[in-house]
Amino acid sequence: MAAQKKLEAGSQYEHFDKDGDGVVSDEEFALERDMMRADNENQKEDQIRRMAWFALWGLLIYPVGIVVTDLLPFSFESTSRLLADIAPTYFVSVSALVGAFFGAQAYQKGKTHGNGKGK
Ligand SMILES: [Ca+2]
Repeated sequence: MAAQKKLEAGSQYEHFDKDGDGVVSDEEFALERDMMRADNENQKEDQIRRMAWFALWGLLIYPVGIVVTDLLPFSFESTSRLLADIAPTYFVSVSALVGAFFGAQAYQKGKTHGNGKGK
């Protein structure tokens, strides 16, 4: 049998040894991997949530943008008209995006809560 592997001094993986017995067991390694995955999943969800909020704020602010560009003295006459022309496409695509977000949320909720095992 080969000699037991050691971590180098000051290794970035030292915290893998949760119980501090000097051995990084397969269990501890798996735990660390699961924690990393959960963390990544969490960051991904935060990112998607932020994107959905950004899209919602865009929906709210867009009409205001049309009015503001119409009122600004130095804006071109066509600016507000161009924004208004884009509006239908913009609203439909952003609505689809936000709808997909809430649909996915509802689906995931149903998956984790529906089987009686979730919290
Ligand atoms: Ca250990």
